[in-house]
Amino acid sequence: MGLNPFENFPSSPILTDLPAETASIHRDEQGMLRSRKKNYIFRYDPPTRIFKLTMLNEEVLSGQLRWVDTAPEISFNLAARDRVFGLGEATGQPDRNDQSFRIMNLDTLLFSIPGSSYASFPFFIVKRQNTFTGIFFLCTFPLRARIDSATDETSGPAVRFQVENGGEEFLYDVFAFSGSLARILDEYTRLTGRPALLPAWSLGFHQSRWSYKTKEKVLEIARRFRSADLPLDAIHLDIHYMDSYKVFTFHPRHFAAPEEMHRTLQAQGVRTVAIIDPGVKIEDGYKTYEQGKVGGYYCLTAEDSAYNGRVWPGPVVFPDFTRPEVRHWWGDAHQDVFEAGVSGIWNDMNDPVLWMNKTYDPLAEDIQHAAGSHRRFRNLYANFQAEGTALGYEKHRSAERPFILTRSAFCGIQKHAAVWTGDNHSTWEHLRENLHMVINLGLSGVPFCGADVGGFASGPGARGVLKIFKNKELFARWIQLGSLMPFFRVHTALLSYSQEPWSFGEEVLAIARKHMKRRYRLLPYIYRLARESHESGAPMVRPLFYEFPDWDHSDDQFMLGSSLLAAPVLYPGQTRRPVHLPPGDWYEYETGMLYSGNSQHEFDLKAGYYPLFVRAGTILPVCAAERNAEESLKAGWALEIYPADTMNGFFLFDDLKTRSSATFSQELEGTRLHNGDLRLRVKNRTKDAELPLQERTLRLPAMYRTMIDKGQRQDGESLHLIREDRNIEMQSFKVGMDEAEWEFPYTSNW
Ligand code: MIG
Repeated sequence: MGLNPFENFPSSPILTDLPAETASIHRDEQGMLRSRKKNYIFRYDPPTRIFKLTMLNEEVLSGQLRWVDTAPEISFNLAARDRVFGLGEATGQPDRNDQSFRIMNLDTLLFSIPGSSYASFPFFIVKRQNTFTGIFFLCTFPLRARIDSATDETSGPAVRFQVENGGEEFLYDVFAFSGSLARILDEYTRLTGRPALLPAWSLGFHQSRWSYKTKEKVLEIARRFRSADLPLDAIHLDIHYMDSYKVFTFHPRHFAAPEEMHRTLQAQGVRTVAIIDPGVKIEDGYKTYEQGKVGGYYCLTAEDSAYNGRVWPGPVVFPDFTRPEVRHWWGDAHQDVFEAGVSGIWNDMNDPVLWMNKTYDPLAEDIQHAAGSHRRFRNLYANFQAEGTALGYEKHRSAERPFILTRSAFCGIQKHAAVWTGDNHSTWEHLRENLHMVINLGLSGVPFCGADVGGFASGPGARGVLKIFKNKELFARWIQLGSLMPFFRVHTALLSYSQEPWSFGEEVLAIARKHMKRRYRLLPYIYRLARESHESGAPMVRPLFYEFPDWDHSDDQFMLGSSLLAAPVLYPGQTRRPVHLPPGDWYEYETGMLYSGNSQHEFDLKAGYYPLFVRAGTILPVCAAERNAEESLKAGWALEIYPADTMNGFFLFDDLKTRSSATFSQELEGTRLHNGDLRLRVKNRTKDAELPLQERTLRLPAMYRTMIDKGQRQDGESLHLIREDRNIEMQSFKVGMDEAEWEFPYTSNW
């Protein structure tokens, strides 16, 4: 069996920017293979098949490559109390210890296949006390993964991957990263691709169901959002919008004249995201099918005829996205949906599902790719498809930032697509999974992700699409959690009750409105985070130990960026919950009350409330909640100042939607003097964008009643933020966009 660990995987969908020193390999005096990559040294001893990954000066993990019953197995040693994170959206508890997974893209049939997920991420992070190591095992074959906690300091292999190579020669590479989590993700996404730059609208609220079956229904949903005073950016079009489930078509009656529907929606500030599955219906005269047939673009059998499967349209063929010309063709084929007015593309069934309503082993199917076996390329199918879709945007929407949503994925998907976690259930367990999956996807280089808010199905198995019982409390709590997740979409199954924010009565509607609007008010902060993810691979939603490596209370609390800490409600009937605040001071968001960190506090959980904190020292940009994200971000901005001895914040603006948008940014810095006075100044800025804003307001706690600006004293305006659903009093000051320095004297007798 051939083995060359240093042969780099020859494909675009995974690796982008290989570090310059990659893979120089030599044999040393003892006959050991050695390679020194950018930030680690790899030593491999062929006779013993033991290798060591040594970070510059500091040994991190050692491992072994051996054959178990002819299947290659690679393992990494852990120490006692090490915790393993990452591995994408694999289910289970927040950490991966003591679990088994199969790393192969698979339709989990409503989460009914233990250890399986829709997406494959052989990248994990070992947390050893307050230090971190990231390991990327680059091998696209399906893997069996087993993580055993080490029982003592010296116990043996603990993260184990068994390669299901089916006798084929297999290639792999191992990349190791160390340092802070920020640094690990920075380097990992430099290698596998930076997360796509998102259009602002994709960060707003998305409403979906399987399916809104007519355009009248879609328009009615949009109208209802507006009349109920709910912000909304996009409605998702599930499979019924198509003509007989043929991709790139619209149903001739139910969705006749889709351009008109889109014009009406546009006037209401609403976009659509259309589902596109990979299976192409076999039907003579159907344009897409005929084009692919003429081009010979489909996956083949061993006998070189097109492989046939059966999914929603009935008998189908599958484009072979491993071929560049097929990706270009597929991208081009989006012209019709783009011209109809669709904004976002939603890729489902791209694991791919080859047969519906039939038990089968995808690896045993007679399906081949031009680039190699299905076994080797299955895990990459969705990435290649997403690349094709991205080419479609480049061609037909060249100025625009794409929004592509995918169910299946492999490492590197973040370059092109956001990931949603597939068919979950309306249960409290899956509400908690939502949080854990998003955290682990973020730690796997996929910052923009989310789960079906409210839950998709009623349980595992085919009958899960039947969802009869409404759970108001669950929906209300899930909207609260979802409103702080990177991708925020409500979606539900075919035969379920309606799951729009008003479907659960007035009380739940009011709660949904409160949290959806809060999401929009926080968009300047969230938008900036998305931009930072694009630049550095940093997750948007983070475990607490991302910011506070010594702090371990991360299973039921999380951070959105480095300034907001949320303690969501994850159990039914909960009336109180503890919050473990990390070091520093923390302001509760709704009351403005100050809590000291490094301690535990108890909070009452009224309906519609969960504890949310702003880290002291934050200058938080917020806006007004308008109908959609762009309108909100172009309305008035305020900077809320949460005092500490030092404060900083970042103000960022661009055109919100084009690829080449110029940006306007300012970094603000502040200090609190001994007497309590605050001093705030603009530290540096770049200014190449046109700003739609003439002025902004600064908001400060009520004891800062005056501001000194260029030697002039100005009185603030007292502001009670009840309209923002907050019982908090602040002082507000209008300032232009250029002022560079402000002082706020402390008033003790306010
Ligand atoms: O066989 O398009 O995960 O979100 O609503 C089911 C119908 C196909 C699975 C997706 C789900 C979507 C559904 N799809």
